[in-house]
Amino acid sequence: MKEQLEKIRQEALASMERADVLDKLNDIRVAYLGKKGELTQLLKGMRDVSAEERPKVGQMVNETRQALEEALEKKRAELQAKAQEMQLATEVIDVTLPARKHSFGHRHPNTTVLEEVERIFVGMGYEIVDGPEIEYDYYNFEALNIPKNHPARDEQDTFYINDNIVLRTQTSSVQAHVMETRKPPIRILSPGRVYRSDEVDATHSPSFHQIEGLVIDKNITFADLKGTLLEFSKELFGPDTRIKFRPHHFPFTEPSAEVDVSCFKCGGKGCRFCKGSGWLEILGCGMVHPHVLEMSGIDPEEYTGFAFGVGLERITLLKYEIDDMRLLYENDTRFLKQF
Ligand code: 2NL
Repeated sequence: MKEQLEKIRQEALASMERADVLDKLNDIRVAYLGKKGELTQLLKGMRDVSAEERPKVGQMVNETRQALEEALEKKRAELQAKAQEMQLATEVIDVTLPARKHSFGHRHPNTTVLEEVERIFVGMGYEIVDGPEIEYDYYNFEALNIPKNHPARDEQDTFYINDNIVLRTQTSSVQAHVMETRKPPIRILSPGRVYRSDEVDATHSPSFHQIEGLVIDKNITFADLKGTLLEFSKELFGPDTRIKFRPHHFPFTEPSAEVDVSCFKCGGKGCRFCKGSGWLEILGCGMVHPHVLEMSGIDPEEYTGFAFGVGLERITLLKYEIDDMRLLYENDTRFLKQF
């Protein structure tokens, strides 16, 4: 019995010596002092010990148990101190390290240009209005004098939800709502996303943005339209900018025109940017068609108005000299953060 105890004690002490982490120490406690541990097993053997030897053996077992417990406690304190030291060493905070940089986002070039255009027109007393992207056929087409068989309604150009509902192809639909619900004077700008069933290429996308303007009041003339668009062009492209009106046709305006601005790169002399012409095409416009006013309940004998439409992406590409519209939509921040 005595030898067995001594052997257990030596083994236990030796394995404690080898233990290098707290977990292992706990395994040793279980192995020797636990319910099914070696020392406990030995105590169960006391049954075989004679009555007079029992107290003595019992004392020896207790001494061994106590010795092992003390040794365990000592080792535990040692290992814990070591672990804490390691933790302190590895978790040290170097307050002299340079701070990690925050990366700030910035506006998308489309947004920068949109805000600039809005600022210009708000400065001239316009109100910015929103409307639905999913629109009744009536407001997208009918109310704008685009009859049922007009090519602009062709399935090729328009995303139809059903016979009566489309994804708006122009933000004129927003203005048609305003004309129907308000009395002139009306002076609004309606920017927003529009949809056309186009193939993606450098200048086309099935979803892009349009900014339309509408002014209706008594005595509004083509001269007001010219003055407004000249002021807008000068603010957007620089004070020396000139504009040119070319006759055109839109179903919702009469007369209609397309407007070119003098090239802001060469001042109109002709360069590679304007393909030698000295002019850049930027928008379409005209005097609101009397029938359009009438359909919205505005008397064309009493009121006249002008309207215009600009492609936001077209202006953004021009202003930043970007040659492919797809670059605006790919969300490559390495590209976008240049602007
Ligand atoms: C373009 C240029 C344009 C309009 C939009 C408009 C709106 C109302 C009444 C009359 Cl409510 N006109 N908008 C006018 C002329 C041109 O957009 O290139 N469109 C295809």
